[in-house]
Amino acid sequence: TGFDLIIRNGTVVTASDTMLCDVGIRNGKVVALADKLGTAAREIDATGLLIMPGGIDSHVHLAQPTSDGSVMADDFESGTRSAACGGNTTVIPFSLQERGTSLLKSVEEHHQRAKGKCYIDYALHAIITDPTPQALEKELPQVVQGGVTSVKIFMTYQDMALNDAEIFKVMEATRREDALTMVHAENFDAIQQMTERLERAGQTGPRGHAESRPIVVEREATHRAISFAELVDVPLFVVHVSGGDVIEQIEWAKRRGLPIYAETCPQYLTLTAEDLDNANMEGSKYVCSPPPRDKANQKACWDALARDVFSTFTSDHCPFIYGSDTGKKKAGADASFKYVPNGIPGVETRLPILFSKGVSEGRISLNQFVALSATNHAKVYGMYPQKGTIAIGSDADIAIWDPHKRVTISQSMLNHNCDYTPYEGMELKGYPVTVISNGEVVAENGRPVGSAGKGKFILRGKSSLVPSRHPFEA
Ligand code: DUC
Ligand code: ZN
Ligand code: ZN
Ligand code: ZN
Repeated sequence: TGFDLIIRNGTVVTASDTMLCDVGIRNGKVVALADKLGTAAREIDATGLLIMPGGIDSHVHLAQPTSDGSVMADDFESGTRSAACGGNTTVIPFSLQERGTSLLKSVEEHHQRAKGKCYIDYALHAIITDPTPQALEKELPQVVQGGVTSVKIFMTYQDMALNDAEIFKVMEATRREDALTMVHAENFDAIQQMTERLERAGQTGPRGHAESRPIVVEREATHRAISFAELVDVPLFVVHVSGGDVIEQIEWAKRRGLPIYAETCPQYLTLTAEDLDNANMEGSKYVCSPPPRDKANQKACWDALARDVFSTFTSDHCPFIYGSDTGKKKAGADASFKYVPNGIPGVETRLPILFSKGVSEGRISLNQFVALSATNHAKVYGMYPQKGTIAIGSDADIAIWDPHKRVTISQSMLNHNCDYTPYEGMELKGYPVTVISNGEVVAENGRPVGSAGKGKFILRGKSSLVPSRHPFEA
């Protein structure tokens, strides 16, 4: 009756509780939580350390195809390796349906890109860019049946933006299939007009990216998406919220009793538009959408995290290599900002940044950290309690943290395939020291242990945000 692994003498932290006890693991599951457990094949002494659910990063982009000649720096192997080293045990990347192609096939192709390459478990979201009757009526039910129970839509980008009618139709379909709708809320036409104006003024450096999409662009689209969700009667998840005016929209909706939820990301807590403000292309290292705003908006995001306005905290890891002609400088070293691929790396630094700036500096509690880093992701995306907590019967996905460990972020310590980090030089207090996926150590002191391939696909159920309806209410 021994265990495969016992983690001894640590402080177990969940979204609701903090307790001193041992954790007993057998066959990849947590099977005992008690004082002084018996014997195990392997033991880890966690004296003075925190034992938390492994992080779930429910917004990452790995090996996602693009339509502009750029190439994402991380595939499923390097992306999950980097994730594991940063304290994560599950990621949810996006499969992308490109216009004119099959939704179902796009999901199947992304499965193939992931298969056998992952260090940790993964699930998938589906991006819909071509909401044909075939996609919504024939394929979406199969996609959902296959455990891909969330759909992201875009309100911007040339090859991705849906018009209002299409947004409405996707919401009707997700309502029918009990899937969760996620939205990238920025007004495409407004961005285009602003971009043309900046080009006429010769302001085409990376800073122009932020100037072309000020927060009103995001606020308007967020309000519109909320309004459609209200009309169609579906819950809505607003991704990568960047600042106060958008948070106001989310809280306005919540006050009205609407099922509107949102996430924010490290870049909106720590970067500003000034980081894009470089005469040379260095500023392109911070080009992501929505763009980082200013100090006041950083504070608005922190305050909203502290009062539980955001359900989750994600990286939006979307890496492009700076020194590559398929990366940030793909259109040349002085090309207009509009040719710079949008996205920054961050899957490995997400949790250390939230822990250090959030918990260590007293902005959020340890239990909030667990909710924002893991538990709420599992609930929102239909994986709870298999994932997202430490409880009897849950997968043994655990990150052991040293809350006192001091680390200065540098590109040289990271395990992604990107060639820079936007957080270079940031000083942190608190870092994951041992990361366990399904009962096996996958990372230690920021380095991978073992090899890729054991991570498996998680077939997700219905989101906790999607209501159960009586048949007569359909
Ligand atoms: N939206 C994302 O969610 N990720 C990267 C780029 C983008 O626009
Ligand atoms: Zn987006
Ligand atoms: Zn994203
Ligand atoms: Zn009812």
